[in-house]
Amino acid sequence: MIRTVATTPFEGQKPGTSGLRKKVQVFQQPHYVENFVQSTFDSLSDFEGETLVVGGDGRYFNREAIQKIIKIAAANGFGRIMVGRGGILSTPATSCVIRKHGAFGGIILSASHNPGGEHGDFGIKYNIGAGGPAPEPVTDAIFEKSKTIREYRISDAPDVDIDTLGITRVEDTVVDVVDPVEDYAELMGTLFDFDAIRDLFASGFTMRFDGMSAVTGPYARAILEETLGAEPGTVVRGEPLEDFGGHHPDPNLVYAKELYDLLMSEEAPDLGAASDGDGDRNMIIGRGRFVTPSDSLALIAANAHLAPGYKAGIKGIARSMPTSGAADRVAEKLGIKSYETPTGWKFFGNLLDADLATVCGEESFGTGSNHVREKDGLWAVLMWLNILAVRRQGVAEIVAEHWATYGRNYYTRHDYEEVDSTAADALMADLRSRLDTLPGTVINGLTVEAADDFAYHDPVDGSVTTKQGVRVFFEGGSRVVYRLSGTGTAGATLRVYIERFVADPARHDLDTQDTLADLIEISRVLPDIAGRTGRTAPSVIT
Ligand code: G16
Repeated sequence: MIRTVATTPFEGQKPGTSGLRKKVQVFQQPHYVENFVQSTFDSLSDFEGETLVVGGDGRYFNREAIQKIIKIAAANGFGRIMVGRGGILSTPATSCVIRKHGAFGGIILSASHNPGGEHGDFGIKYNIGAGGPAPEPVTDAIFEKSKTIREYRISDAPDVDIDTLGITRVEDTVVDVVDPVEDYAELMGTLFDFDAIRDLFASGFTMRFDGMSAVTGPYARAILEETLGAEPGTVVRGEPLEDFGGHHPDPNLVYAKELYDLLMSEEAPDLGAASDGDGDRNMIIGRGRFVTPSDSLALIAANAHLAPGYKAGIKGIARSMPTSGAADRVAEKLGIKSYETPTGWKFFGNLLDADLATVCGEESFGTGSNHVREKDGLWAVLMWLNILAVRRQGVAEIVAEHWATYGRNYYTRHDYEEVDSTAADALMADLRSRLDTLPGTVINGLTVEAADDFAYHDPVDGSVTTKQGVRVFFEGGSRVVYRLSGTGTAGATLRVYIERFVADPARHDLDTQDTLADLIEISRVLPDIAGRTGRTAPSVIT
């Protein structure tokens, strides 16, 4: 039976950079999930009888949330609900399933790279029929509905067995429990030269893939080990756990340090890679060489034609504003356009749909292409494997050749996590108020050339998104960018992005932090980070 339940609005159900992310306890409050899901459906129309895809990264509360969503979606008239077995569907796999099956949309349960478990984070994100994260007008509409919601509709049917493949019914709605890997693996097989990668592994190429006890493990095992012949044991921490084994499922130099250390050691395999909580991020490390996400995007763009799915070449490259300019140099050489968007994968959707960009990437360990509408961790790893299989050179060699051709963008991100929100807002406001007076100022010997607050003019739908981060440009092509994270759940996270371009190949093998030391110092004194936040050093450096 379908029940209509009276409710009252919760404050703060505003989707951030990537959906609604809060502590698990917040989502566990009675009616909290129900309100947000009903608000989502209330902001959509014409989905009667349509298909909804539902899955998550397996974190704590995933299963409970999925049962609620199935019952609310059935009560709201969806015709079919596709659920990943065990409630598992990586973010890129969800995008793939939505697109392949012509679904109306999908709901992804994840807080991505944020920690899981009972005291960790949880998240809900709505994706549209094109397969990508809902654009701002949709998320704004959801937020508006959440402020006035008075009731939600829910079926009182018993829980669905989501661990067995096959079809059941809730009210008039078909619930189809699907293999979470199958469609995704099939798509990867159409994009990459699996035979060449099989030959690479057969020739003794070694790899470690760290699943970080998150969602990608089953995908990586099926594709790398079972399909491509990587040695069993190549995938470590391959079981999705509700608390990610107590780790932070964020593939970067801090949280995947063990992998980094291995790749820098005598025992290093040829390639190290890791993915995050929901499988959309990736980290690539060659033996003795870490590849920054910004460089990885540029390298992938420059070599994509080596993979069958991209052999006709790429149409354009898109990167988020804080991502280094390395990819722009590739675009210039290829004679294609490069686009600079605000942080948030949702901003790539229009460019991909309009076929203006083929490859996209972000400094936050995200890379992807027009094959789905999310960034895709395993896709990036397979792209690298394809490139390595064709070029038969090591990662370090390929990177060095790339820098020799295009120059090197030294790049680092300094995060000040969980700082006081009021102090962080005041810091940004102060920077914004000084934009006009900064140009011409000399700080620690470097002259500010220009400063602005990034605004994006979407070339497809004409929409304008303002206040996306303060950029300070220095003479000689260096840059410092400031913005506040839109994905944190406690206090504010100030992100500071620091970049310097070096053309001279003789200076391509220097230490990043050393090479950027003067800019790093400036990045701290310019907005008086210590005075305003009490922090004398960042909490995370990547
Ligand atoms: C999300 C977004 C990305 C963004 C990242 C960091 O990734 O999809 O586009 O770059 O957050 O955002 P922020 O700097 O605002 O914290 P994910 O992997 O968390 O879904």
